[in-house]
Amino acid sequence: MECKCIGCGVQLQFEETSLVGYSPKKETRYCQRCFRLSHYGDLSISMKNSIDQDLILDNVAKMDANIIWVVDLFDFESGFLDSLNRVFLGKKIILVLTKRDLLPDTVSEHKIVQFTNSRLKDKNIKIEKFIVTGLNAFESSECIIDAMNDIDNKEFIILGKANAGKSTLINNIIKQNLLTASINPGTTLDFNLIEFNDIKLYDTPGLLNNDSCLYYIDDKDLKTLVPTSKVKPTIYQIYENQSFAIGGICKVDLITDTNSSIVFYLANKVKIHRGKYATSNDLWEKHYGVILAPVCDCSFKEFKVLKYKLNGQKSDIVINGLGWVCVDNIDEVIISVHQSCNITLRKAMI
Ligand SMILES: Nc1nc2c(ncn2[C@@H]2O[C@H](COP(=O)(O)OP(=O)(O)OP(=O)(O)O)[C@@H](O)[C@H]2O)c(=O)[nH]1
Ligand SMILES: [Mg+2]
Repeated sequence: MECKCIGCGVQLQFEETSLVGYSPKKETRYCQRCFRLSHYGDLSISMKNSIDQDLILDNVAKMDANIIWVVDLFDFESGFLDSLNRVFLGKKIILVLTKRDLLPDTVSEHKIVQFTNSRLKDKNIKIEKFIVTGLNAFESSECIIDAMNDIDNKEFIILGKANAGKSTLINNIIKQNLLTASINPGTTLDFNLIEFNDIKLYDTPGLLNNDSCLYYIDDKDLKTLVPTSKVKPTIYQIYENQSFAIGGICKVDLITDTNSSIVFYLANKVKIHRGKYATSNDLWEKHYGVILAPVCDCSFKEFKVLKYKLNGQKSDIVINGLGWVCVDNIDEVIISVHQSCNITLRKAMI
């Protein structure tokens, strides 16, 4: 008989303690990794780099099911897929935007709807519906159930980038804490069928997020960099060239000679350091990994350097996985960051 862990979908096994799926008890419904993650927040085996994304997408293509594409609102640029219709050709798609509770109060529901609609329109993405949700969002779960009931085919694959909140979303829909959810990318390990009324929901492993800076940090630093409570914006006024360090993850240099501002939207535990632009590289080399921490898995010298000419236009610079900075009245912004971390320049969200 096939015996899978209810929490993460992995095949259970009772021999190899160091491999996924291990459980010391044959009568169990959860693997040891899920048990420890749920009860102690302890990640015994990291699977951040081990999920086979192509295999997931191949399986999805073969299934006659609709897609619920899940995007973390705080990390929108990482999770929003411009090619959604091409990747899931012929499938009906419901878009669910999670973690609304993490965004500052200044981001109204109306702004989120406007922002998402304009992105869908710009990229000509066709979906059935999009729904905004957050933790304990009873109403939005009901909206998702209604949206699923509006589609004839009652099979739905819940897909999205690692850590987008897929398993939490299913737990909210079924109103039970059945699936394992955790701050660690790569929590769900295999397709995991949950039957709810006449609807079939498949939880899936998160797709690779290797353009996010979180992919390149040590797992122990996730607690600092990933927001778990409402993000409080941090504002600085600037009158001359300045340099800011976001921990040791990202260097933000601002070129200006007028009254300007920068607002950081990051997890509240992230440390921001402010200094003079002229001496900033020397300081980074000296303090990288010490005062400027946490860091990615490379040296400061290996960072890529990106320059954005803004000519004073209010803009967001999004650092995938970390959050974003909103700059106003700045001539030029120079971003230094891990080679593989994606940076997006967008019209200010707020
Ligand atoms: N504040 C907040 N946190 C959320 C929300 N949804 C999920 N989370 C948290 O985000 C983290 C990831 O949630 P999961 O449900 O495990 O995400 P996932 O997409 O299933 O992740 P993988 O299985 O690794 O792909 C957990 O710490 C959740 O508690 C939300 O709406 N608001
Ligand atoms: Mg999951």
